[in-house]
Amino acid sequence: MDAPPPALRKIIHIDMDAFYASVEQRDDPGLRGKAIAVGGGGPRGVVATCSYEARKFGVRSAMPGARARRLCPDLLFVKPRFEVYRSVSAQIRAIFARFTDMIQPLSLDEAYLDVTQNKPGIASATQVAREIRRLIQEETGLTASAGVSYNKLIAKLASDQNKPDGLCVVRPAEGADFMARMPVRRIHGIGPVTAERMHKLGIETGADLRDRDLSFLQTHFGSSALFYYRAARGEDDRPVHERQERKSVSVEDTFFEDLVAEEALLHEIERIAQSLWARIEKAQAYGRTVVLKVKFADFRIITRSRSFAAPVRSVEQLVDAGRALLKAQLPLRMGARLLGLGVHNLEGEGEAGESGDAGAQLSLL
Ligand code: DCP
Ligand code: MG
Repeated sequence: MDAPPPALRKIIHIDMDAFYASVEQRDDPGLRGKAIAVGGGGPRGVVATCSYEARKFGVRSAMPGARARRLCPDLLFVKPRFEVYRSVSAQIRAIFARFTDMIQPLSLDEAYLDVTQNKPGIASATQVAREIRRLIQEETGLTASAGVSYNKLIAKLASDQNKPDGLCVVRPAEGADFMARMPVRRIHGIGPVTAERMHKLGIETGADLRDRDLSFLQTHFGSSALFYYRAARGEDDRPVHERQERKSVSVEDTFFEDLVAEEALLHEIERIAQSLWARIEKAQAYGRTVVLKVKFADFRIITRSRSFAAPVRSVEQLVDAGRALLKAQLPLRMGARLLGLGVHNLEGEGEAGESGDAGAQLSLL
């Protein structure tokens, strides 16, 4: 006899609207109703996010500040206040926890919740989502959008559907059609590189993806093929992972040829430190221990670390620490095939990430 079908789950994805920008507008009435960008003020700055007023001009996250200013000459640049964003994040997570312990944060402002069983015993997940949105508004003064569905894939896409301050419910019978209309580049788990490869193969939407059989997808996308195949059909059985504390952040690089020259080694460690710094800032995960990893030509690995009294707060300090750790090993006894740098002993909390297809060089030590 066949096993009974697994019970349908009820998943909510919550995502705050224009998060950093909304917090800034909440705390400074002079910014309300205006086009503002958080970050990006300096000559090489990048916009972290912007208000919906600024989005009308085409300003977007990750856009160079200079470009944003050209699109929207009246744009006001505001410095980020990460402590405040972190405390709002803690507030919304506390609200989620009144409903379920199955919470998977993706960043400070978004999370998946499994509310199949929920603490107040509310039968309708849509009702739970309404209640959560209402409490967020009441307790933080900010708006959030929610997607409600039977899996993470669709719930995440749904939360984006009626932004800002929106709710979107996709029922099991509607999932396949919802996915068919979806541009593949919007699917969480299909990064820009994969989306471009799909574009070259004539795959723009879920429907196009669904027209290709599994072996075609395996030929072009290897081990990710099954995820795409199922996604195109509205199927995704990934569980909501409960929160895991991040223990470290690191970046490492394997070289095409083993490196021995001191100058080249120091140059590489500097490059790795820069890229690690970008990762640290994105995750807002600052640590006070810097760890160097060297893998030699014979595959033996050494790690060396240095701890500071307080978390490393600047890219200069990180670069210096990385260089000093490496210098103490020079000259190397044989060529290095890999160098890595990480920070441990993180302060506060970071996010447990779900790796996308662009994260190949990033790993947890
Ligand atoms: N963020 C960032 N750099 C990016 C993207 C985002 O620093 N490239 C930060 C700023 C955002 C926050 O993360 O406020 C949340 O990211 P979202 O993608 O959820 O964007 P917003 O919440 O700002 O806007 P939306 O209403 O589209 O969710
Ligand atoms: Mg958001």
